[in-house]
Amino acid sequence: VDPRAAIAQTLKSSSCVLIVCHVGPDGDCLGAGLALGLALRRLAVPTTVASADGVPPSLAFLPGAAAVVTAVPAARVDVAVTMECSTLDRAGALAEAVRRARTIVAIDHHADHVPYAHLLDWDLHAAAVGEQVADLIDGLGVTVDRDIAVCLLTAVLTDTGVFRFANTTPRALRLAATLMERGAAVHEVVRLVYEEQPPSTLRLLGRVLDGFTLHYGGAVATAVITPDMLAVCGARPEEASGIAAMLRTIAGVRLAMTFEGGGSRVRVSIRSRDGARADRVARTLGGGGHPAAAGADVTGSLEEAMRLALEAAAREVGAIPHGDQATR
Ligand SMILES: [Mn+2]
Repeated sequence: VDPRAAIAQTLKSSSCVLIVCHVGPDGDCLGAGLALGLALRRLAVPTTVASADGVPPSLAFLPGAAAVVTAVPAARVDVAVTMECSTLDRAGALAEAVRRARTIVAIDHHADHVPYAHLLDWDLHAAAVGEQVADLIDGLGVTVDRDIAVCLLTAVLTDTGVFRFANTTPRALRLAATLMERGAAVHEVVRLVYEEQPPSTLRLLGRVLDGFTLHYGGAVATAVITPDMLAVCGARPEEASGIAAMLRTIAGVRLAMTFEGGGSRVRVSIRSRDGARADRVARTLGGGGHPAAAGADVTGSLEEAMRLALEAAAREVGAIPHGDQATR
């Protein structure tokens, strides 16, 4: 049975749907979640879109974003749909509401998905879950209007880095073309997501990039983001989210990492290319993600987090022998 058809049937006949984004929501989970919400409302299915961490300012333009809730009443929902939550923990404070649902649907494209849902649409070849939701909306028989198109295009553009990452496929480009025919525009979404930044974001970028370090013959780049830097620039922690991707643009760098925090908890963002695996490094640190983009929250000091991450990074770029390569 095609899971997407079964999911469409379940959603159509549902009395109440709760769509849940992952913690630290991005353009894919919010765009895909809001698109599905708009489509279900067109079918008169009562639907709530929820995100434990709310909506970041750069995604507040998404149609329906103003109605996103951060918590839901204790009442049992009929169907809960998680948007790229590889484990239920990724739903954050909303995990309990999902657990209470009569039917749990999971839509994910992460390799590290641990099945927990009654119905699972797991597509490792999708550049964004927005691609899966586009198919699902098609299966629901809803015609994509401009609002839905803007949401889905945002999902595809943000997860492919505006068609720059290795996950950019003909399928992603074809979907984007279709969405443009429905009234969404690539340049408008790019401007709204990436080119309306507060000055503090660029001040922070400048300060952090000024102090990056290269390791292992230039194959690994790291930078530290301290609470002091954020304070001096007047920046919020989430404004540091693009810096690891920026480090990856240095010639020769295959793995880039930023370490954010002071105190006893360090947020590690990892970006990679040319065969180095960000998700493997992240898993060593207790986190997860995609081959090219991953992250972890490490309990411990900054020094300890950096030591562990650099050790794992060395294996990825071949600076020391790979644990399981000796047997191959
Ligand atoms: Mn995604």
